[in-house]
Amino acid sequence: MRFLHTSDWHIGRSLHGRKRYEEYTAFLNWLLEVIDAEKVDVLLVAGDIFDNTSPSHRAQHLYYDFLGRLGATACRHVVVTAGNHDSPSFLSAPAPLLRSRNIHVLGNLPERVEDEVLTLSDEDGRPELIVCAVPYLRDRDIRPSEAGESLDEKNQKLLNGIREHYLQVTEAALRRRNALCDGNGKASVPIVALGHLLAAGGERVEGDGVRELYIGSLLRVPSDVFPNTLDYVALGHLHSHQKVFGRDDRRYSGAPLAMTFDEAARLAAGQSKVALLGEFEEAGMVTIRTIPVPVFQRIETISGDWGVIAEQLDHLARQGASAWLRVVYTGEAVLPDLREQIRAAVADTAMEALQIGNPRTLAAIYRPDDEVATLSQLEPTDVFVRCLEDQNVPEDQRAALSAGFSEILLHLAESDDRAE
Ligand SMILES: [Mn+2]
Repeated sequence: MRFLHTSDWHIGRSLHGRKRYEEYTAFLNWLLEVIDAEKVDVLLVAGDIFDNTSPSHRAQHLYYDFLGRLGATACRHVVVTAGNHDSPSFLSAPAPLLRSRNIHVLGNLPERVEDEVLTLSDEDGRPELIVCAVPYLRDRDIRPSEAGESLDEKNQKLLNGIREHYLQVTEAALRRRNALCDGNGKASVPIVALGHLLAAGGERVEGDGVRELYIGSLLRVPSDVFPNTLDYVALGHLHSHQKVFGRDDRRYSGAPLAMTFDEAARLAAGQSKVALLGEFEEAGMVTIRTIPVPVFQRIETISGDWGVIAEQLDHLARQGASAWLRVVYTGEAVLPDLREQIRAAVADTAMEALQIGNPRTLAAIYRPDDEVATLSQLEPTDVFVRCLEDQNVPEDQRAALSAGFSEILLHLAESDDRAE
């Protein structure tokens, strides 16, 4: 049997205010083609389907249109789990209807761990895969909160909760498998688990658009959380494809689109976004092939003094490039009308200047030795730390203030989601 592992679609995402629906349409069309061409039996989507908790009507249309058109392919089963960006209840609401089309959606953590375990069958009705469809485990799902706990205590409890959950769900899957095989000597059915979390050793890169999971926490999940009996673990949350724990069968698929200008620059330098095609030859033996996702939108960064910028804009315009641009001015002279000049240069072209960085006008936040050229290259927490330093806030107060600030950011992100 063949499965396709993907995650972190973030449908509805913008790049500096520019909605990316055309790219999502192209991506989902491409995904259908791959599923068809590669004869994929099972599609696994490990969280962050949507970019926020109340997606726009257009984002929802793209998702349901895709699920509808999957019915015309050979793909028999779809498993979708919620990520930290998704609303569990929003994602789960149509689950009863979708189940009748073999589309299994787990937004909320079900009450019984058995309900997270899916047995998927081939065209003859023989079980071919068992899936532990574990959604993003929210703080409240796994950890009874108590006042006065230290950060370390909180993290330890979270980790214990996650570990315990994967242990239980794996045991439920094993019971399911034993009941299926019933000692008849048939090759046993492989078990796959999904997860939306930060694995130990998982690499974050600058500007990858990944939002922190738990307040003030850098909780990293170690390899032994996933029992060895799991034949494959399909992870979501990190946006670049990677193996974790030094194993071929524990992987992040990464997001299909570059989330930021920094990521787009890395793609231009030869990295690519992928979907992962897995195939079980015999139980326990999985081979994974990476399928590169095409770049559907040219996204470029141009930086230099005005001469360099003007020349590059001219060059791109003559190519007829429909690129989205980040322009970073690094010249010495102060150019108060930089924005207007760039707008004028792209006015009659297919290009759009989405972000214009002019460090000279933001001198207060930048340090002389900084590589940072635009405010958006800094995380809000970085700016906060710089403010603490500027105001000479005593060292012993900084941790608590930063934790409070992170909490406010998280609440703001959640209310933003509701507002969109
Ligand atoms: Mn994500």
